[in-house]
Amino acid sequence: MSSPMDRKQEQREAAHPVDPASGPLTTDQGVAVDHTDDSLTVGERGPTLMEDFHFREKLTHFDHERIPERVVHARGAGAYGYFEPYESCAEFTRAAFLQDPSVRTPVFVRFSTVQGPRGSADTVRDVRGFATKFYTSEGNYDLVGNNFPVFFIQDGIKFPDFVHAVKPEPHNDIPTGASAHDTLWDFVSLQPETLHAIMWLMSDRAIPRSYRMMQGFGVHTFRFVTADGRGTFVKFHWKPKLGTHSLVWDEAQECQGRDPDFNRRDLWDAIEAGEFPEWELGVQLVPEEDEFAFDFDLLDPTKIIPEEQVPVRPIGRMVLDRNPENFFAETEQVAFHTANVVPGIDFTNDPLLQARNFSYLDTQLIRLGGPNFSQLPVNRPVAPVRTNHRDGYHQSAIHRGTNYFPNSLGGGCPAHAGVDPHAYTHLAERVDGAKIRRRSESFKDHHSQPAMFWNSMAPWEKQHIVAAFRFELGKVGALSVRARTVEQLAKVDPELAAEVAKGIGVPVPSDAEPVAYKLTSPALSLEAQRGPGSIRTRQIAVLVADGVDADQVTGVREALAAEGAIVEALAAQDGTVRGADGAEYTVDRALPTVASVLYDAVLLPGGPVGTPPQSTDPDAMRFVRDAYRHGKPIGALGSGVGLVAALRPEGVRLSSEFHHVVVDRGVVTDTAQGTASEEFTREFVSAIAAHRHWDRPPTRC
Ligand code: HDD
Repeated sequence: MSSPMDRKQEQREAAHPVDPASGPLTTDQGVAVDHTDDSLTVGERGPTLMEDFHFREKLTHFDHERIPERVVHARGAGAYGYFEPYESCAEFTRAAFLQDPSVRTPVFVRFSTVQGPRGSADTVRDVRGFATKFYTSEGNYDLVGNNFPVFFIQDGIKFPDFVHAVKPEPHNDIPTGASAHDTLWDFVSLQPETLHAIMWLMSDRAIPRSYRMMQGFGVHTFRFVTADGRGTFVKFHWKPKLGTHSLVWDEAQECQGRDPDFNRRDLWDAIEAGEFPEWELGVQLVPEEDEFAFDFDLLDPTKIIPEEQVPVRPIGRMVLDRNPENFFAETEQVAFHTANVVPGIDFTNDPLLQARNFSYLDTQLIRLGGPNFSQLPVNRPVAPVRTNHRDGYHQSAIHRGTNYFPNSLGGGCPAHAGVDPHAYTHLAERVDGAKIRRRSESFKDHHSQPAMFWNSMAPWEKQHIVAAFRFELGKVGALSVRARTVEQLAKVDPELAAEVAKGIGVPVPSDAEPVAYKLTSPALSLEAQRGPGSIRTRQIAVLVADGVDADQVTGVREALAAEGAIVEALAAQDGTVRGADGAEYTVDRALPTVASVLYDAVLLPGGPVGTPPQSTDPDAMRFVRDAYRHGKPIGALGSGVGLVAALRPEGVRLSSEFHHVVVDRGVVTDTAQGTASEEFTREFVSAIAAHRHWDRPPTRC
């Protein structure tokens, strides 16, 4: 039998019967069209004729091109790839795709923002969706997660309330792709179960540098089930191979204008360049008998299990290696559903998960116009499908035989799988109790884990969180909402509440009793998630101008490219600049078309002794200033050091004629002329690998 990878490939090939080069343009009926540029009219200036079937078909089809966008997670980007386990997980689960390290399972992943519409910008402050469809040999498994491990509410019946609150305000549809408005914060201030996810939302996790550089979480506690019916609680984690990295808020906002497609372009370009993004799948496993061993409820999706308490065990890796061929057909029409599980993976009674198990199928019915969406190529399982479901909109299968069970006329087919080891059987969990509409007491601590999150942040992360609260609440018109939110924060941490209150003109609550929760979980800090320190695929700008030392530029470029970085030469104009030796040096992009926010680091090569060659260009000066403010690595050589010095950064040490390489808070300088030393290159690479340098003093210019 062919492998799941082969079968998905066969499906993809079969789904492309349209070869535009195989003949002339036709109608939907296959009639060749002689001319598609003018309507059929009476005479050259007369009325258009109803009988112009080509015109009517073309316009009608166009008028129907749109489907409803997703009610949440409307904006996204997707890619295909594969998953392979490191070793058999039979000890915990019988899921076929987690058994054999030699079997690759095809996947499709869609990343998304949540609040904004399809056309909104990528770098907004928001949760990112991280949804994975595994096309396993036992049917499709969807792990529909986010880049936060916790959710805003505990019970799915609150989902419409939460989403209404965060979406643009109903009277004027403002703001787009933003949570800084009254209705969200009104809801937050009245619904403290939101606080833990809100802490994540105010942190830099909500502005990822790249989809390739963010963690993913299944959020809920799920269950693994073994072949002999034994259950284990499980939480899923995706860890990016490139480490987890974020933008800073000022930069994220500028990116929204400079490149609204910043994250989707990054994913697309990396895959096209053969730099395939990779994540490790890890699991936290809790034996059923330990269900009540924690000071929170495992069924509560606003809580994490600290990694220090239950370590994340790596079980496999996922690689994304192919971009979709058609955005609408694949990324837009992909339909995820939390209830798409395979044997060996089961649910828990988490009330948020239970609600999701209803909502996702329901939403696909309206979004994709009927019940046959699993026949779309991106949704089709590689496992054989034999059902008695029939008809409906967009039915593309031609079913043969009977359509009911039991039957004798169809030979009893399709028959029950019975004791087939690949059949799905639900874990026989015993449940019994009275029908009630009441939140469990075990779900009622809303402040301890937000406090743990806060306690675990590095000082720079705390500063960013305070600034984010001030930004968001500062845009809230109702002072009562601002004050009530600060009262909630005071129960998390008095210092946090006081810092936020100061910036938004509301009193610091004096009578709040913060939770006495001093636990930390170091793994929550981005400091702990930086990854292996590689600079692969990092975008480095080299600012060149007439008079630049071209050999110096070429030398550093080659060294950075050898480490996998993408280096671009930027100048005031496209074309070429004339190097100090008189030779032409090719420019990749003109500075007015780009900005520092689109790059990870900047290199300032020198020219002849004296004035830096780039110093007459205001775009170049702005580029360096922004890179400095955003904590980005800056490398400067020879007279290029003068460009950094012109900012007069307070107290940052720069190379002078007495020193060669000087490294200070991500600013790497060397006044020496000519080819860059190995030491300079090494220090610059390590500054880039550290991603950002937060402890920089301000500049005086
Ligand atoms: Fe949801 C989409 C993730 C709670 C109802 N959700 C959606 C997507 C992701 C998530 C990644 C986009 C999938 C794609 O790319 O097509 N949602 C989550 C996570 C949650 C969560 C991690 C909490 C742990 N969602 C949640 C609840 C409900 C929904 C509680 C309803 C009760 N979600 C939906 C939806 C969407 C959706 C309305 C919109 C589009 C879609 O399903 O396909 O059904």
